[in-house]
Amino acid sequence: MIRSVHRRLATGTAIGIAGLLAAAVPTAAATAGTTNGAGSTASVAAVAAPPDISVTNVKAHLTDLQSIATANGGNRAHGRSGYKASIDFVKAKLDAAGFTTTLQQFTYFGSTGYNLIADWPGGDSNQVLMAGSHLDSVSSGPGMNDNGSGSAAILETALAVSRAQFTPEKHLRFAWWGAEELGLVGSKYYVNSLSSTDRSKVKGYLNFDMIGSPNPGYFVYDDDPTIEQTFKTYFAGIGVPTEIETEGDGRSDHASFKNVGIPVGGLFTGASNTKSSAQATKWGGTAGQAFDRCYHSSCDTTSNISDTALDRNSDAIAYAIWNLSAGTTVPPGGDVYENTTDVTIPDYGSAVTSSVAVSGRTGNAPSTLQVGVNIKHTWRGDLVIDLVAPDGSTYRLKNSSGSDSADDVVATYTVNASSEAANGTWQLKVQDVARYDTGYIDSWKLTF
Ligand code: DTR
Ligand code: ZN
Ligand code: ZN
Repeated sequence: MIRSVHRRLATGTAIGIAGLLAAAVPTAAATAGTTNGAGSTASVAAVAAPPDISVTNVKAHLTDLQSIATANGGNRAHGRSGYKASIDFVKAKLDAAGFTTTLQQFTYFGSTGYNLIADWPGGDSNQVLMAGSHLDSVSSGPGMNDNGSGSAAILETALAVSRAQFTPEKHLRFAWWGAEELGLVGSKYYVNSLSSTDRSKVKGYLNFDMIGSPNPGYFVYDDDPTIEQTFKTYFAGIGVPTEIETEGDGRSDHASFKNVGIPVGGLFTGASNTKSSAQATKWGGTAGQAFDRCYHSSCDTTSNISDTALDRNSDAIAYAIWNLSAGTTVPPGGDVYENTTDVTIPDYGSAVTSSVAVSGRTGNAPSTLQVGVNIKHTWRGDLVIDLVAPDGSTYRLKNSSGSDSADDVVATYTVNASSEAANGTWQLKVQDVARYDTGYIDSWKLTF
């Protein structure tokens, strides 16, 4: 049964954090990408091409932070001169790049701590996307991987935003936290300092703590599904498998935001846990050895970095910021076409479809067509999901992923459907490409 829901009565309604894919390429042709168990591959494209983040530039920031540590007793810890010098270094670069910076002071264990908040002017102040890293090290070393890597990567991404004069719909805010090593002190102080109104404006927080480990794994936080899928889509696009981050629930600054209900996500390359044989086969590196043997040690220097991991994660950060800061506000009068009929998805079987009829519109669909999907299904990694336009063009929304064991797909995807006539029958096409898990399409909708 095809149902269409009439013109949305409310004026523009901000949907939570944007769905991941923006402009899926309208082709069934397989191109470079990830291959799942069923051998299907897919291609995806970002909503607006994020810039390549130069790992040379990121490493130059790390070299500067290393020099700061060397000149300040060998560390950049809370309450030490090396931390304040680090904050001043990052702030100066952001001020020069046109950011509005704020140094937020707090006291912990009798020492003054600092958070650096950098707002990129513009965007909807009621929809803030944040990216953050802790800038402090432990007192036993310079903290290049932990967490110069995250700090330098988001610094370079912020500078890339400035160079591009990027103008996303959401407002971008970057943050460098103090005293994370003492218990997420700086980020907790920041979140607690926000009014409930200002907290509600933060639509997502992306955390980057240890993203250059010398024996790296590629871990994606398993928190907000849209943010998680955004990172997974990036890594699938470069053919790098990922795993769900399991070492740190609550062990970094994203916990401060998650604890007050803000959607969070992030990336991690591993700390003191040991890389397994299966992981070494998947990612390279050394099985039976810690992801970072210098975790919290004096040897966490600039030579304790995997350039490949740092490069990949820096580019993933830019991909996520460019994609998740795209518009998700339904324009005033946005029209919703929805089908709420349940459709069973056969286990390891042929694809099923659910349709909506669009009529009475003029011209083509928008470049930011919102596709809201609600699928109940155990082990959602079994599922491949496509949008099929009235003329049969296929837009990949979600690839299968053998490691994604979480349940259900509840997400909003943004598709560039501007080459498609708006009127006609649109279909959601879903296939279960692996055995033993079952489910159904609960509902889906198009918002023009
Ligand atoms: N708490 C971080 C290191 C850390 C350990 N597990 C995770 C998981 C996710 C992010 C970070 C971490 C620190 O020592 O700074
Ligand atoms: Zn640490
Ligand atoms: Zn850390």
